[in-house]
Amino acid sequence: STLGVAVVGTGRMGSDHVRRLDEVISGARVTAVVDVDAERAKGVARRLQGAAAYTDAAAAMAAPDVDAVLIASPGPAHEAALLAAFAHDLPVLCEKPLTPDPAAALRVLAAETRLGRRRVQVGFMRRYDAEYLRLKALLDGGGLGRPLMLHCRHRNVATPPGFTEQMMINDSVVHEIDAARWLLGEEITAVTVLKPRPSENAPEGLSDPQLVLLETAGGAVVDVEIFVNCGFGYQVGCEAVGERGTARLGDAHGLYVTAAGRWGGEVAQDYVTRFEDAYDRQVQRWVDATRRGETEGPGVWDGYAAAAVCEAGVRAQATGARVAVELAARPALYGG
Ligand code: ISE
Repeated sequence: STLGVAVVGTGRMGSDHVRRLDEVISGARVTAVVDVDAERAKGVARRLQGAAAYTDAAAAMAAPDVDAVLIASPGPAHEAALLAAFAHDLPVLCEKPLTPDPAAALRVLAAETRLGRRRVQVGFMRRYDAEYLRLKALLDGGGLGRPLMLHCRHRNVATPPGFTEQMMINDSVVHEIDAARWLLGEEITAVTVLKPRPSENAPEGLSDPQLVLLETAGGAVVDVEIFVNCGFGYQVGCEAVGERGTARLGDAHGLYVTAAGRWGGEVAQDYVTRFEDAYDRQVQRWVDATRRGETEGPGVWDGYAAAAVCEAGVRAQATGARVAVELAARPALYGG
């Protein structure tokens, strides 16, 4: 039967997910739209057939036609929404970050552990991107030999108002943190942040770009250029260096054009476009698994581990020091 989904939060990602569930995804439909801004929720719900508008996530979850929850509210609102979903025994797709800090993530992990089964897929969409999937398969198949380093770059055109320096780690580099853990199959143990002279385009109070160095338990090293006001486009790239070869993704995304004596392509301008296919695959996989009564993909443990690395990263960013990551023991629910 069709999965009735409550979408919590109708900002950039929330409204894109509503459109996706409505137009792209099969087997699901939006039955509830939640936003703290009542008019906004009503405006989105009105464009859908049979969707009700709510200002309170828990009230939406109590509705009989809600079978699952997609949380796309700002990070600080995730914990309460996740715990409410658990209380209503509803499966969840939760946008990243799972929670803004590891303490909150641990509370969510404890609550899920009490349920005794996985309930949450975390929205680390890189894991559903075709290029990342191919790199993961190559590494897992041993095609590059043992991986030694990852060189990552993550560039945004500009930051929205209110974007803080900590958000460069918590909202942006968190993607590379998850991707590195996933690609290498290892936990990250330490973080160092270097700051070159800032770009003149960086807003007040934001030292942009930065170079983030991650060390893993097995001795691999990952460098991440994070440049959130680069001005020219949205670029995400990753080069894996192994003992027997290298592989690089993200260079030429989209169309390669030769015309009028020139060759070239275009640079995507935002993540909604660059990762459109990944978001589609992520949500479809969530809907399919949920309808089978299963949960797969990145889970609460991955959200927690990423938050723990981010916490160390924010400290490294503020102090200039190399900061070790403190990680709780992996629970049995996640193979510990
Ligand atoms: C944003 O929240 C995202 O998740 C994007 O993928 C990332 O590129 C951007 O830097 C973040 O602010």
